[in-house]
Amino acid sequence: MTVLIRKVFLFGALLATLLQVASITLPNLHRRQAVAAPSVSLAPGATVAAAAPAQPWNNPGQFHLNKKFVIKAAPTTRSYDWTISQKTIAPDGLERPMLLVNGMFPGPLVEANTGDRIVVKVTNNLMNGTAIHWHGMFQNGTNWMDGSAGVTQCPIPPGQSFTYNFTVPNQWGTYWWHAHAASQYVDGIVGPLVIHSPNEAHLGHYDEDVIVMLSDYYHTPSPTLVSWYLSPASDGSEPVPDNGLINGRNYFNCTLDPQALFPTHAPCHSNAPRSVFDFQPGLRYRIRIINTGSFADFQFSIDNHTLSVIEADGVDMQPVDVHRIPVHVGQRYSAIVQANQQVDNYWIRAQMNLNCFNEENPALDASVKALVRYAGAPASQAAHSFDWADEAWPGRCLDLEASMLKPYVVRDAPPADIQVILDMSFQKITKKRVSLGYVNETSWVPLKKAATLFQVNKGNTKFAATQFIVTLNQTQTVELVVNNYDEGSHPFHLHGHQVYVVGEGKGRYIPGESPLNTINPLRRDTVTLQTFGYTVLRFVNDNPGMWPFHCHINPHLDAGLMVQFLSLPSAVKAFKIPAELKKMCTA
Ligand SMILES: [Cu+2]
Repeated sequence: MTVLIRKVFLFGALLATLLQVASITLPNLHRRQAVAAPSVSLAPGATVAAAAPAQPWNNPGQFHLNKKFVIKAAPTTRSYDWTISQKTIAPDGLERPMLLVNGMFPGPLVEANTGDRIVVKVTNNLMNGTAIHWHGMFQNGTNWMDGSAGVTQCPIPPGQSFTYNFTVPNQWGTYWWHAHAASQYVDGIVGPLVIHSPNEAHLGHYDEDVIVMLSDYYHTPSPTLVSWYLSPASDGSEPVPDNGLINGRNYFNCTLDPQALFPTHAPCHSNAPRSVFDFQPGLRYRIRIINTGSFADFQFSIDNHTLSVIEADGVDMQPVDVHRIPVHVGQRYSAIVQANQQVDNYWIRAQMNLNCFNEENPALDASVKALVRYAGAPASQAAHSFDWADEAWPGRCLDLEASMLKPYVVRDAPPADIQVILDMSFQKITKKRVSLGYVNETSWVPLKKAATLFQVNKGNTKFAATQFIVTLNQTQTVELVVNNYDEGSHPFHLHGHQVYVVGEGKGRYIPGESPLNTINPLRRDTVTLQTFGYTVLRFVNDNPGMWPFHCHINPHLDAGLMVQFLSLPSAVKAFKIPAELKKMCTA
């Protein structure tokens, strides 16, 4: 974002024009189409609540992990067979075309143990190429399985398949997978990824294991939104969501402002069901919260129930009790919740932080809700519970204070061997006067029919001007000083690593003056850069590959807010990358 004005979100006529340039086809926009029930089974581990009406796109709303999954099993291969296709569905009651995996929204769960091999055959039945990224997986020695289009692979061409195949030898916790090609994940190609381990710090401290995916949601397919955002008309203001979803469900008021339904005039079914999570009194629930959205920062809470945070982005934490957890795009938290209240229904709240938006959308109810239903409570779609009294938002978009989150396995940040300074900004310096994201001087544009990893592997280190590559030649500790010269906050995700968060503050980082904490600092893989502030991160450069470091706000990535780390180039040159992967660049 670049401007500090608030104006009503209004771009109907423009959308109609832009629809013609949208890169996914929208054949179902102007006519009603029956949604056929796909012939696929539920995600392994998902259970359907008796009370929750099934949706034809196979979304049970609540998502309990299967307790029969054996965490101490011998290492094995977990195989999945996915087909991605476009389908018109109505997650909140309003029909729109979406991109689905095996006909499901949200997509299927990937579940494995530390030490397992994960094999996912992806068949692309879309009109455009796609690639699947395994958010948070280290991909140590398999960088080419990271699934970043233009970086570690060329997209899987329409009508073709590619099989991702990697191991997870040394990590566990809550992750997710999503398309990492164009803006496809915003249109539905997302799902949870959970890695178990007998070494997890808090195993045995909970009885049930539940996934709660939060996401903002648009009634307009993402190519149209992106075209508008990357035009002078947006003036750098991101499209404001029309709704939000919890595990792919929410209610939408079909009688609301007709502007909200523009330009689709699509059928809208009132009273779409919210997600309902069944609680048994006395049990302890591990709630795995994942922000799978594209723009909005959520404040997550459950009325009357304290959240004991035990994990952030795959790192076990010393438990800390809070009422609300801010969860920015790409981030994950686990919290233990005790079912210790009276038998009743209680609101689960995912409150979008409107302070992070430049504009308003009159159709948006920023208080996204689901329900906790104790056994014996009435089967209502509403609760009478009240929000916590303490303030929901401190104004800006910030993570939980890093000092609150202390990793369970104590590790001090190693001293920095080298320092890399990155300046993030949005600027209107192109001829078209479009606001683009810059890391130092470069605004990223994905390569077409090429991947920077393949280039290095071939021995070619002359990169296109749109590729900002920081080469890290040695196994050593890198200190990343990131200055944010933008009024927006940016959840930055580093592929293939967890980073130590050693410093954060307002203004620019001043060496020697800005305080750092290297004593067991927070470690995670997605860190929010605050408005006009700095963040200092450290990571050990021991994982060869080409690793994106990018803002996970989808429009910001589309605007170019990405840098790539080329880690250990001599090892990358020696990679034996499967020929079928390289072949996709010529398709
Ligand atoms: Cu951003």
